[in-house]
Amino acid sequence: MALEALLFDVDGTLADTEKDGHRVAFNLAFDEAGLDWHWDEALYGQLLAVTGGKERIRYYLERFNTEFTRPGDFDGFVKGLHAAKTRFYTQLLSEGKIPLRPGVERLIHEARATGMRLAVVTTTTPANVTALLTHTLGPDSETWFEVIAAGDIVPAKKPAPDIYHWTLENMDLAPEQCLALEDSDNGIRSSLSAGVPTLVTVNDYTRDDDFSKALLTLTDLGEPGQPYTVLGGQRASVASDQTYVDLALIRQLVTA
Ligand code: XBP
Ligand code: MG
Repeated sequence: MALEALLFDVDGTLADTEKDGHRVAFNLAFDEAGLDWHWDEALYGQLLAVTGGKERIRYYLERFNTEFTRPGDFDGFVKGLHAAKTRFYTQLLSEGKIPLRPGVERLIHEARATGMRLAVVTTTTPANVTALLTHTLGPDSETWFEVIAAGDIVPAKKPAPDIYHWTLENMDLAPEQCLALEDSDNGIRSSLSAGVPTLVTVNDYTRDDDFSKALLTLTDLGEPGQPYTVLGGQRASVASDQTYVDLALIRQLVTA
């Protein structure tokens, strides 16, 4: 089946948002609420086992801070904290603190120029996607993506396949007509459970995850003059004599 669409994960894939973005914003929200919680880089790595910010706060209290006395309206408390976190996070993005990862902008422009269909498939809050896209790719860049599947649009977040199913259904595409770009174990479990072939670019938090079922695992998408390193994947050989990911390489990858 011919390749019709690229499905981009956001956090860790489009940009390295977790350590210096989401984590910092969570801590600012905790401070503002008068809580003495602090998520350092190592703890945050453990908390990434759970996707979704509200889910991550609950997981933290269940596993790492069991002493905390929960307020009566616990759901409202979590919701409020998370709304503050989103405010801080989008503020950080608007200050231009988080750039796109190598090759992302180049590949998106190439895809657009050739009529390749694009979507965003993420567990993060829609406002975060808007902020990242507008502050990196420009004010109208959200419209480049036919579908932005984000946040609570499906109740079961990654690693469940639901967000990919939702996207495929909305774009009227079969999984084999798409390539997913992911960065984490939770991400690839979600995309592969929906049957979507997947290319992985790792980051510091996900480098040691199991990506043995990926088509290709790279350090990053690479740029001319700034080559990627191939880390593995079932079709890794396709990438060995190239230095950056473009549509020609992706087409070889999905048809090899
Ligand atoms: C990554 C995530 C997100 C963010 C937090 O999602 O796990 O939960 O860390 O986002 P993806 P919110 O890689 O699918 O983009 O706080 O907005 O939930
Ligand atoms: Mg991710």
